[in-house]
Amino acid sequence: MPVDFSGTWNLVSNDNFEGYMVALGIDFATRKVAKMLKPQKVIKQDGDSFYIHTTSTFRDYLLEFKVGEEFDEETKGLDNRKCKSLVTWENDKLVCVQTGEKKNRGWTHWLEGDDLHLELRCENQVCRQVFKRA
Ligand code: VLP
Repeated sequence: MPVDFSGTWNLVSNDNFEGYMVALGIDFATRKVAKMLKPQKVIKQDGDSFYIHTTSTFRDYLLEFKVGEEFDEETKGLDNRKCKSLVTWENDKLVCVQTGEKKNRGWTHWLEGDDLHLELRCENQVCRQVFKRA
């Protein structure tokens, strides 16, 4: 059975989100609000087609893509940059490389037990998030 990330997921831990936001150049006031959030992810997966909606009381972010097909990403409401993004499978991990102004930018999703993990990378910063099913 291929891995299926579909579901509604609530953030339960968020390690070094501050460092990740600083690396993205998010201003102090926005970081103060953002680090209090407990975002929810709604993921719809149909084979290699993904819909990932990250929502919060402050802002939300929708990403839709097909694994293996590069796309133009504009991180509206986040750091508002443009990048070329490509998501691939590395075994059962979903790995995104976001090529643009920021070096070493990307993220990885995987399932571990009942939990959804997300590693967010930018420059020399790594943020580790864990989500549980809602
Ligand atoms: C910006 C950085 C907080 C902080 C300010 C706004 C959206 C993988 C991928 C799919 C992400 C999430 C990126 C979060 C970066 C916040 C608003 C928080 C709620 O997820 O699931 O896009 O890239």
